Amino acid sequence: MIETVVLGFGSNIGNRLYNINSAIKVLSLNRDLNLLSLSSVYETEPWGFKEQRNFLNCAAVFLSRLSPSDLIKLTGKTEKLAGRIKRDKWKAREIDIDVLFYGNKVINKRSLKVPHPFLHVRNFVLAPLVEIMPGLIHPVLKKTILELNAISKDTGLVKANKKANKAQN
Ligand code: PH2
Ligand code: MG
Ligand code: MG
Repeated sequence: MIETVVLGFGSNIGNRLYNINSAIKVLSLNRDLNLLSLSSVYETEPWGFKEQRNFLNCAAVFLSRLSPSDLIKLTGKTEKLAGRIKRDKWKAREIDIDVLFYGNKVINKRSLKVPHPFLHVRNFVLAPLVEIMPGLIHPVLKKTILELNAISKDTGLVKANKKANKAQN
């Protein structure tokens, strides 16, 4: 089964850009994933638990031959390879890889919920998505990414990280 999958990346401990780039590299070298599109890197205010360092966030689109459960196993393994240590929910992390969309499938398992249940209320997810797939229609909310971004009530600041993007281009 071939699907386009959209992954979100975040880091706010250590060398944040290195952590994100390592994770993307590991995934793009996997034979069952092909990187199609990568957003800029954004410096973002922490969402949820505020008393922590700013995050770097970005999003990527891959062509995937992995089942949803194999994809979630691979992203978990990749987080470990890129240095993630287990901590509380919504606290600081070396690297977080979230499955945002899996084609236009709707999955509601405990181990995997897609579309990601919070993506439409988080500017740090919406901003990179606006850049690479503004017209994608959310299969549950039936609105495009652009529309979701326009109605988002999140006040979290999100700005393109110049240094990170210069290094990448
Ligand atoms: N991830 C979280 C919680 N809060 N805030 C920002 N800005 N970026 C994140 O990636 C992030 C967060 C839980 O996964
Ligand atoms: Mg997350
Ligand atoms: Mg996660």
